[in-house]
Amino acid sequence: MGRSIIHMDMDAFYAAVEQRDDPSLVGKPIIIGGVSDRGVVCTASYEARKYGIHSAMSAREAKKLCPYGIYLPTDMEKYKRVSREVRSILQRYSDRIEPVSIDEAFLDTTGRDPIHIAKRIKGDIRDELRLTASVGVSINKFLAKLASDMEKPDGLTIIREKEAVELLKPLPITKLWGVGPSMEKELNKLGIYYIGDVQGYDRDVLISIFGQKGSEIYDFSYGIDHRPVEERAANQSIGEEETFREDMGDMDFLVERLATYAMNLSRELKSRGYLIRTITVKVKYGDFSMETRSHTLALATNSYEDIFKIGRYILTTRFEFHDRIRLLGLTVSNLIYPEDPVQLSLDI
Ligand code: TTP
Ligand code: MG
Repeated sequence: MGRSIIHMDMDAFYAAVEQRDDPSLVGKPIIIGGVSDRGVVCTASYEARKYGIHSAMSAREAKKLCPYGIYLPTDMEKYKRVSREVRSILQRYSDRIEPVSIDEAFLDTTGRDPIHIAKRIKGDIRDELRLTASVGVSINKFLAKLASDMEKPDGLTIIREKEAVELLKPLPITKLWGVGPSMEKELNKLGIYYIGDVQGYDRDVLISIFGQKGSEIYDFSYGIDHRPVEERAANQSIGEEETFREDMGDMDFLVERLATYAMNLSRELKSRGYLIRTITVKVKYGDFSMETRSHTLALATNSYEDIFKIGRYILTTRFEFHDRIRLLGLTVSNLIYPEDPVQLSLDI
């Protein structure tokens, strides 16, 4: 049986939250994150977008386009709280939820009425949080995400399997998952500008040029996407731990084990397309007492060297070692997508 997948994305998220909490901002061009001249715009209300303002634009440029806009600083604690409230609404409708960013998630609703569920989700978000979300319903993640973006704000868009191929044809190739500016250029060189051009292209040639990615975009161009909705909490962590057959006191051995965990975690992060910022080492002693120590990096990483070196640093410098060690664990958390602009602009 075919799947049904929902993608929901909040509208002008940070700006909408600020407008909700201060009615004097409603209907006005609100720009979040461009307070200092060296700052970057996180998002803008739809009123401000009419001036051409968009996420990731420099504050300087935004102020030229919209000098009388209202520029507000970010209040991340508040947006995270609202994000959790949104998530708890989603959890009423599916236990298979994949949060993608602070304001976006996929739900697998296979076997149920996804349009009804989509309406309920939008209704709950409106009634309980006084915010709007745009929701896409389709047969897979790629099409559901495409759908949620089609009638923003406050949209509810359905892409049915039989209409997908025609609907995709005239869209620019940047709508295909994974086609960023550099791949766009490469595809342009082949005369490929629209998704329809990908459909008409020789799949094997795409694969010979782009490898795995070539076959992916070919499938996407026909609306085919088998990726599952991967349940996870947004602040999920990935970890490895091991209880030793006998309690260990040899630091070289422990460091060596840590290297193995770091290798596995790095591989896992790369295959899932994540970067991490926080590394945690857990130690359980022979007497069963436990200690954990963490370190958060300024820049996100997925490299084995980073994870191992930080892990080793934590292990060798930050523990009491009042007993031999029974269990050792290494966890990475603070997961983000590398191309996730939320994190990027926060770091600036
Ligand atoms: P988006 O969902 O991309 O944007 P949005 O919700 O503001 O607007 P839309 O209606 O088009 O969905 O991102 C969600 C939030 O993440 C956004 O409100 C602010 C933040 N963000 C950044 O901080 N920097 C960025 O570059 C982007 C794209 C988003
Ligand atoms: Mg959004």
